[in-house]
Amino acid sequence: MNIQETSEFLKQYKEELGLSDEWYENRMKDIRSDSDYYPTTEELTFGARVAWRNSNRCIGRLFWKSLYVFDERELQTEEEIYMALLRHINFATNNGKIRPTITVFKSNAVRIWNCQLIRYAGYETEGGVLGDPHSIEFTKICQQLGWQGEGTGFDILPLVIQIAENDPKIFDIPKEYILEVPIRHPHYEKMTDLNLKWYAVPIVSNMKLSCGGIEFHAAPFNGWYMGTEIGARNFADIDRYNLLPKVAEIIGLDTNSNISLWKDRALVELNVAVLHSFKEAGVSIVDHHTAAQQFKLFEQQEEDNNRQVTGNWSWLIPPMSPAATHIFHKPIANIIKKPNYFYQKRPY
Ligand code: HEM
Ligand code: NRG
Repeated sequence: MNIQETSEFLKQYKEELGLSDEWYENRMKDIRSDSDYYPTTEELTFGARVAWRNSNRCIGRLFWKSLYVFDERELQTEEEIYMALLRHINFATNNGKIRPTITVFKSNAVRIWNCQLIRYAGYETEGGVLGDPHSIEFTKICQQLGWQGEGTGFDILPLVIQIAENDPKIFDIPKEYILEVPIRHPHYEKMTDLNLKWYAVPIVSNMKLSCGGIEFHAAPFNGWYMGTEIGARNFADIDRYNLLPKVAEIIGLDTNSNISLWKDRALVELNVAVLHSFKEAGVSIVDHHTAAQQFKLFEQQEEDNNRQVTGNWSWLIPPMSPAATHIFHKPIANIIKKPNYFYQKRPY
């Protein structure tokens, strides 16, 4: 714990909630006398929301006040943590009407080895990679822990939970907890031949929440997807599912010449398919134009509250048609404020 950061955090909490100076002095006195800071659930909730507001790489920050916070700091065993993760998945998924949610576990005690709670396995085979190449290393770890996938391109990885220095424990996520969306194009019916799907909820589980001078190493959070994350990166990157050549073939593009812009045209149709499929399935998703408009509202809202908007331009611009959004045309200061979410050393 870092008392300087605790004091700054509680001052901010006091200011933003309109509490008295006396409240702040008393709170700090208690913390100094136990030489420990254990945030109340209200303080933790505020901190997790402000951490989202301060996430410079996130275009989705307009909704920061609506983050739902589960305070699960009292849980002691891997089994209890597993159950809390299932509750998170179920609550956040909400049959497709996704709720931005975070679950906070005990500080300095819990690690979740998965990078996202729901993620597809990746296997190296003689014929190339099967599944998500991003998961190859973690998939091997799961196999060493005794897990065996079915061997499809979309095997859901198990949860790997570690308490303190104990050996990690591994748990399967029951199928009924995982909402997935089959991908189809509104006009190119042959797109279904690719048998694509993606999971509904991105639940980032490898970042730490830094709040009030305390670090929470296990604090998985989610919102909903922006379509390009799936259609322009997960499906399109050469070192991910690498689908642009296949999509181009299906829609009959000339892949021999760059000037046909076949990659760009394949990208657009793939992204149309992702957005269309999520909408049809009733699963929350946002296109990058709407997300940029929402980010503009966030910027206005922050300005109205006399707070500087910080951001990481290279992450905020969407990977498709970036210059068609206002974000591209505007500088933004990449100043890091706390509370915030940070990368941390991998536990494996
Ligand atoms: C990054 C959108 C909710 C925190 C991102 C990115 C997008 C995005 C497009 C860039 C991801 C990438 O390029 O890989 C959204 C949308 C949300 C949402 C549409 C819907 C509500 C949230 C929530 C939190 C959050 C609830 C935390 C409470 C972050 C952080 C990053 C990020 C920390 C950076 C991740 C990294 O560095 O890898 N978001 N987000 N976002 N978002 Fe959000
Ligand atoms: N690009 C990653 C997910 C990163 C976080 N994106 C969000 N976060 N939308 C991917 O799986 O494609 N969120 O909390 O909603």
